[in-house]
Amino acid sequence: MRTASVKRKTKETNIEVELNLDGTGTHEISTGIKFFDHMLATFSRHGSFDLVVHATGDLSHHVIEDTGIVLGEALKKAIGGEPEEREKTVRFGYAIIPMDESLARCALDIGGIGGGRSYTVFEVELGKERVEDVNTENIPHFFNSLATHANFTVHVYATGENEHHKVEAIFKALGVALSKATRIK
Ligand SMILES: [Mn+2]
Repeated sequence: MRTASVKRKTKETNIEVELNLDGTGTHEISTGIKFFDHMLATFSRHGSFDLVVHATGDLSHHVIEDTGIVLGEALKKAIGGEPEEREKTVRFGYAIIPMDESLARCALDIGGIGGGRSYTVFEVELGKERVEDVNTENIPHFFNSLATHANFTVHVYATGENEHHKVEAIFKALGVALSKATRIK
């Protein structure tokens, strides 16, 4: 079973993540941030990953950033951090996901020499300061934290009018792309 359980406690946040890469998309998520919960559930469902996330913290910025770190570490652990373990996976994954007028694209490289490379390209114009109860500047920050700690290269692009749709399509695309990239050859 390709699973991982990671706990991280700092002065700012207390986060617990359980992940099963070969799951069915069941999830139990509580971060205290409703839209972020919705996005993590979307990621789990469309990636068919079983995911438990319990997060608390002082500020929503810290909770989102640190959840990215812990989920990144859990992904790294579940896939295996060693180059030979990553070489067992398909390695590349991509998805183009529409949500009404919005369209998101996500491309991933989870492998490569040295067990993966960390790089984030997030080219999404988010016109509003907030999507529901999330500051939009925390969304690229989450992707960067995740990519850095999972040793992934992540490219995200999206267009659209409705910010909720745009961000939701991005998280769906991340789930679908990652379910492809992590598949065993
Ligand atoms: Mn929604």
